Amino acid sequence: MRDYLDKYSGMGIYTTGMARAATAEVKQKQSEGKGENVNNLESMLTEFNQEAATTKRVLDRVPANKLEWRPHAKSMSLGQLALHIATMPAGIVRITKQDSFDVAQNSFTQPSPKNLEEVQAALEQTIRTVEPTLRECTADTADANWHLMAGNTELASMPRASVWRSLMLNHWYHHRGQLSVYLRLLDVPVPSIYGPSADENPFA
Ligand code: NI
Repeated sequence: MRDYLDKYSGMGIYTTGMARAATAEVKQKQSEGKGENVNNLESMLTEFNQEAATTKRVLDRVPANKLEWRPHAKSMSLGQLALHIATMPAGIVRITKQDSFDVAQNSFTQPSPKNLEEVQAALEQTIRTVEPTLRECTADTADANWHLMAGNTELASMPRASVWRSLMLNHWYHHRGQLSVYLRLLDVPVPSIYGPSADENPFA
């Protein structure tokens, strides 16, 4: 699996080193008797780095001349979807720096990238934003409840670590799967994501 990640991502060694550094910090926090969400953060960081490599592999397949394409009038364009995937985890980290987020104060209009380079640069920036946030997070911060508001109405309240699991990681995978369908519809070879695709078999 390690070889496979290295081969396909070129980021395997980098992410392994990061995960190791994170493990040492988590052990320190555990020895200080901090909460169980710190444990979750360790595996979450490892997962984030591995999934970032996979996400890069999928985004690298986006054809630069099809950014305006969309499969349905109600769908995001390919460029919007790619940029959403490239930026969203950093956006979630940004809004969880506060204790709450008010949906009424924000528009959810997804911008379009000017070109593919903007998407790729955004993913790199996202990795640089999320990785240290998870690594440096204290147990108190991970355990503290974060509130999703609509004006004065609370829509949801959950520990920050749970927000990162659902609104950041699960949300990321949801859109990456969506993007793989866009690639298929555009007749672009779909890369391996969790195993063989119809076009690639990393185990062959
Ligand atoms: Ni989304």
